[in-house]
Amino acid sequence: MRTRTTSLLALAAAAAIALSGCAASAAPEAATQTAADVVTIDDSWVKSADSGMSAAFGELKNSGTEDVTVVSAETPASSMIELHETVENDSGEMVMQPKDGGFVIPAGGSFMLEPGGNHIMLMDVVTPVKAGDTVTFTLTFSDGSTMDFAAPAKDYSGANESYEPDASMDMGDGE
Ligand SMILES: [Cu+2]
Repeated sequence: MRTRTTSLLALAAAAAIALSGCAASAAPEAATQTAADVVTIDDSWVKSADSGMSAAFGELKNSGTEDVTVVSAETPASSMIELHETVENDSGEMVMQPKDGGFVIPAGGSFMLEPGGNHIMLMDVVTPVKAGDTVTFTLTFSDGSTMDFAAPAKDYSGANESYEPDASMDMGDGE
């Protein structure tokens, strides 16, 4: 039994190697570019905050030939981060909520992060962010690649939309 199991595993491994080798040689050049290779951010900045919530902004640009998706973000400044959009709720108020599916940056286009719109939400600032500080962020894309960027902190009185995390749940869960 042991011998048979081993040889089956060896066969499976050989098949896997053959498949991956084949895929690598057949893949077009462009497919070897990760999202991180083609995405940049312009005019990044983060709103200063001593604690609680804050947000980061900028213009994400995609120089590639395929849409790319930001699925998550991290920063040492906040213990938790969400990707937010700002929408009008049933009462006509502008509220923010997690953006379903992440931030999609169109091929050859850009995706704006700005007060009153989409933003990277720092849910719980753990280290005070003062004007003039530089805060680092790491974005993770749907292909698993990551991109770091630095954002200078500025004092800003806007971007105080209320947070309605339940709003997205009203849209129903297909799963
Ligand atoms: Cu937000």
